[in-house]
Amino acid sequence: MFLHCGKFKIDLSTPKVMGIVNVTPDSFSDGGRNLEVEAAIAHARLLIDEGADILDIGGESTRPGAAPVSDQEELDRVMPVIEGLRDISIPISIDSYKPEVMRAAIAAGASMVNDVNALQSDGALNELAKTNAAVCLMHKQGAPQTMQHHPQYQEIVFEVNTFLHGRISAAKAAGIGSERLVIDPGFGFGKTLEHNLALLKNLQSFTLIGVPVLVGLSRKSMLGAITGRDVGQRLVSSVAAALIAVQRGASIVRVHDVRETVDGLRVLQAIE
Ligand code: 8Y7
Repeated sequence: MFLHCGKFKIDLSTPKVMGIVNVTPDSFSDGGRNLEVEAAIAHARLLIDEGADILDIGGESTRPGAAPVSDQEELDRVMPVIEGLRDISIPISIDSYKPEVMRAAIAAGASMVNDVNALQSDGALNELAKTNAAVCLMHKQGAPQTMQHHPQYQEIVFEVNTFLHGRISAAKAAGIGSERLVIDPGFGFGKTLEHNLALLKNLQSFTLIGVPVLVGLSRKSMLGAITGRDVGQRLVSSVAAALIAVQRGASIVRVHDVRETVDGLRVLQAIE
C-alpha cells in the first residue's frame, strides 16, 4: 500500500516513523519566538538524522486540558519552522485542525495534514480537496479541554470504527481520494485506560477498513498508568507500545523518540 502525500508516495510495505516536532512555548524555556523556531528546526533535523520518515509539526497542544490558540498565533509558530525546513527530503505533516493553518502550511511545502478533528472543522474538507496532500483522520470524543472528564462508550471499538468509516466517506465525497487517507483511533483523546487498551488490543479491526492506520502512543498517560512512570520515563513503554501497534497492523507510528523506535522496528523487520 502507498500513501499519496503531495509530491511523495510513501511505501507502507514497511512501517514508517512520524517524528513529533512541537512548536509551543511550553516546550522551551522563555527564550522568545526566534529561539523557539530555531530549536524546533534543529530538533526536526535531528529526528531526520535519527531515521524519521515523516515530520509532524504542531503549534497548538491538543493534550488533555490544553487551551486553544488563535489562528494567527498558530501560524506564527509553525510557518517559520516549515519554511526553515524547505530543503528536507521527507514529507512534512502539519498538525492542525484549522483550515487556514492547513492552507498556509501546504502552500509552504507541507504534504500532509494531521487533523485530530478529522476534517470536521468548517471548511476543512474543502480546503484539503483543493490540494494533493495526505490527511490523517483521527477519532476523539469531546474537546481537548474536557475530553478526559467523562469518556463514555457503549462499545468503543465499534463506535470508533463507525466514526472513522463516516469520516472516510465524507472525505471521499468531498473529492479526497482514499489513497490520500490515513485513520487513527486517537489514543488518549476522550478515552479511559480501559478504552485505550481495548483499542490497542483490537487495532487489527481498524486495519480491515482498508486505509492505513496511524497510531500515537508515545509517552502517553496510559503508559504512565500501566508502568507507574512519569512522562520523562516512558521511553521503554513507548517503544513497546509502538511495536505492539505495528504488529497489530499500524503502518505509521507517531513518536517523540525516533532513534529508539527505529531500532525497535528494525528487530521486528529482521524476522519479517
Ligand atoms: C496524537 C496526535 C497528539 C495521536 C494523531 C500527544 C497531535 C498528544 N496525539 N495526532 N496528536 N494521533 N494523529 O501526547 O495519537 O502527542 S497530541
